[in-house]
Amino acid sequence: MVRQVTSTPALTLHVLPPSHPCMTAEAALRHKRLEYDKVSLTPGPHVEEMTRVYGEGNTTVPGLLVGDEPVHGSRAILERLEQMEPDPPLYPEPIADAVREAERWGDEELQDLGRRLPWGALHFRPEAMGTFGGGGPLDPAGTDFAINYVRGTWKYHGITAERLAADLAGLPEQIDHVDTLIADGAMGGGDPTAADLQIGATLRVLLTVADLQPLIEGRPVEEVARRWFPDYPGEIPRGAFPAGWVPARA
Ligand SMILES: N[C@@H](CCC(=O)N[C@@H](CS)C(=O)NCC(=O)O)C(=O)O
Repeated sequence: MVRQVTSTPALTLHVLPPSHPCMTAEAALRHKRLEYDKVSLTPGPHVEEMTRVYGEGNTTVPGLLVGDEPVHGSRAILERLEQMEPDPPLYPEPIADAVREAERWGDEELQDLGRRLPWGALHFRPEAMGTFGGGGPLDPAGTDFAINYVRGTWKYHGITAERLAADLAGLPEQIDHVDTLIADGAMGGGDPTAADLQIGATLRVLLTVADLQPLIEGRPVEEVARRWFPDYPGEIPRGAFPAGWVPARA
């Protein structure tokens, strides 16, 4: 990659590899053709390192160091990149306000589903956790590890069967909303906006859950997710969620 503006400070992106907001930040860096270093952290120890670099309470990824300046969180990172390198724009006029609102919705409303639904499904198919590392399904010993690990994620993300069923029941409406954002032009154009990168990353993760594919496939939302995020490992086989939990497509 070639840094276009010679005065751009050194950029260091801190990530956890499977994280979708990290995919958002990295896609923005690439789209703006900025040179950057990527530091892939280890889940667990990442808390201490993120706190050291980004300050107390800023334990989540992504974070971006712009020279010595810490910028924490996917939305703050995209805003900072736009300021640093306005072209190509992620918040193009005259739709900048609509893009910001769609991006906010994608972060505050949709993004958590990219955690709760895959971790939720993995409870029922723990051997599939191996596919997220690029391998095949786990062997029995690996599956024992995955069962424990997934239990921890349910606790951490506040997942319960009741919440999962409610998330699934509300999903068609969320996906319809994304199609509306595309139809209204806040995303889905030839160049990605911040909304494409924020929302597309979550949808790409949801496509790893085969039970959810019928809700997404063949729609403009699928095209956006796969266009900006063509490669993302992971496949949780169909039939993971209990019968009747996944609603029919509206
Ligand atoms: N809304 C924030 C959320 C970031 C977030 O929760 N990232 C997750 C990974 S997807 C994380 O850091 N998880 C580890 C943790 O919570 O310590 C953003 O977009 O930056």
